[in-house]
Amino acid sequence: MRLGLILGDQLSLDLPTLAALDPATDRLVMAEVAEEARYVPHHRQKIAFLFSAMRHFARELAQRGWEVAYYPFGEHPHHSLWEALAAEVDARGAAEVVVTHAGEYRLQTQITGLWPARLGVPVTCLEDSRFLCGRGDFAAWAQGRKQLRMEYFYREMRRRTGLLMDGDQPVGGAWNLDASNRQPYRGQVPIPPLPRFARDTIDAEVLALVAREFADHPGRLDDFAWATTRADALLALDHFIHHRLAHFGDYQDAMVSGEDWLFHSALSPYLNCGLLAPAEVCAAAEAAFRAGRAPLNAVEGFIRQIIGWREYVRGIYWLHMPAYAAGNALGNRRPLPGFYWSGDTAMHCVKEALRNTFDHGYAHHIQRLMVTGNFALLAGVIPEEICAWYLAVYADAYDWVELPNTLGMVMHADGGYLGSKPYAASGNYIHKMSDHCRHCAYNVKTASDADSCPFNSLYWHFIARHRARFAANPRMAMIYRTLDKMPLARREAVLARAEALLDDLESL
Ligand code: FAD
Ligand code: DLZ
Repeated sequence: MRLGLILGDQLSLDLPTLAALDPATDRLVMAEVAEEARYVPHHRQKIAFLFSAMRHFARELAQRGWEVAYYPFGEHPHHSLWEALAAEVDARGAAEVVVTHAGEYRLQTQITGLWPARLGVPVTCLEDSRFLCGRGDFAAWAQGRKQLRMEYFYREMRRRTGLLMDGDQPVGGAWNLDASNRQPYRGQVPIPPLPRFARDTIDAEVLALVAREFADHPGRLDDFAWATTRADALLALDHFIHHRLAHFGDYQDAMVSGEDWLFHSALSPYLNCGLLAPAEVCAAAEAAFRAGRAPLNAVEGFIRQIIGWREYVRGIYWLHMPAYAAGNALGNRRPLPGFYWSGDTAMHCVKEALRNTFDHGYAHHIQRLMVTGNFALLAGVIPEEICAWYLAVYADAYDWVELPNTLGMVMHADGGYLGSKPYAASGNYIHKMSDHCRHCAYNVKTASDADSCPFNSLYWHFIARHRARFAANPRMAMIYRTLDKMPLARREAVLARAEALLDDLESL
């Protein structure tokens, strides 16, 4: 008999492992283990979400005739996945272990490099077919290109999937409607609340377990709102399509104090653990457009995130790991400030993004990119430290998607491979796109005073200190002209304020 291991982010009935095995003769293993739960201090909602989703998935597999050996956290002696597997191999006399390719390089190298010897049986590793662009297809697309650009990859994916296409042309004539997706939110339309799901005994037991065993991990548990079954994840998708998608495009970049989800889908945890498939999510969005229930700018913007960005960052991850993780092209040396973990800062935009993060294991893209990410970029935080933070605190975080987003898109630590220009921005961007500055102790209109918004001086310091790298970038030429036109005394005052802040980031 063969043993199939199902990982915590492989909760899909169309998983290659399940297709390769036979429920009549083979057996499945699922295990909640400390090594996976503690290799970074995962947010407690992330652990609760995954453990509960894993338990529900195991139950569904059993209902479908599979025999599943399930190892609940704290009820077995095994620290790591391979130890739980080894116990099953011995107990069952298994001849082979079958597993679908892991999402993280860390685990995948163990599976192929260490497990066959440790387990004493062959380990067959199957390609993960749950993405729209296989690793090989991405490598073929990237072959021979000096720099990759998401836009060209995205167009290729539109053609390949047929999503929002009229023949070989994009619906509406343009591939990308991002320019119309940048409105601030000023109450134009009401924001619908997220759906709530009925809780069962599995959820209750897991929440109690996580509260007990992971008290030292970050994040609140009291407002746990994630779906933990495929049926409820489908309800979450349906709710998004009917109640939020129509305005997703318009307010995609907006931020509002106290509004934690705006018109975002909050579907990434389900997509990334396999409860939802990218193709079905995109098909539902396209159907809403074709039925006249959502405009093209919303649907194109949403589909682009999934068949474009999501597949693109995964392709880059597997093409360049493990070297990619070591990137620090800007030579950053500052440790991550403590307020990323405590949430305690007077910068209102950062405080809000952190509150959202700790309340839900979630923050939307612009909070991650332009607030917590932008601050780390401007402050020159060590990429490894900020990457570990993002990997820990979000319910949707896995190395394959978190690392390129953080190290590449935010920190420019890959030297501009993923994006041609850093997303560095002053407080003015945050002011334009949010209501945060009105509630802040710092003044967004000034840069060199004792109460000036830290983003302002840190922005100019970033631009000035990386002149050698960016001045020749045509997309940044205008910024350098503005810096050079700044009266000398003002420039010196701004840079001096930034130096003072950099010397004492903990006080912000
Ligand atoms: P929506 O705004 O509703 O977008 C729809 C879907 O598009 C998302 O569910 C997601 O699957 C996909 N998507 C959107 N943007 C991206 C992107 N840049 N990369 C990959 N997929 C994308 N996303 C993760 O899934 N896991 C991560 O660990 C993660 N880390 C990030 C770290 C940083 C520093 C940044 C800037 C972004 C990160 N993202 C990550 C991307 C993005 O922020 C989240 O996918 C999104 O906020 C999830 O919320 P949502 O489901 O409401 O997304
Ligand atoms: C994230 C996570 C956590 C917190 N716990 C488990 C676990 O106990 N068992 C498991 O199989 N998977 C878990 N995961 C997801 C894995 O870390 C994920 O499968 C790998 O990182 C590979 O993508």
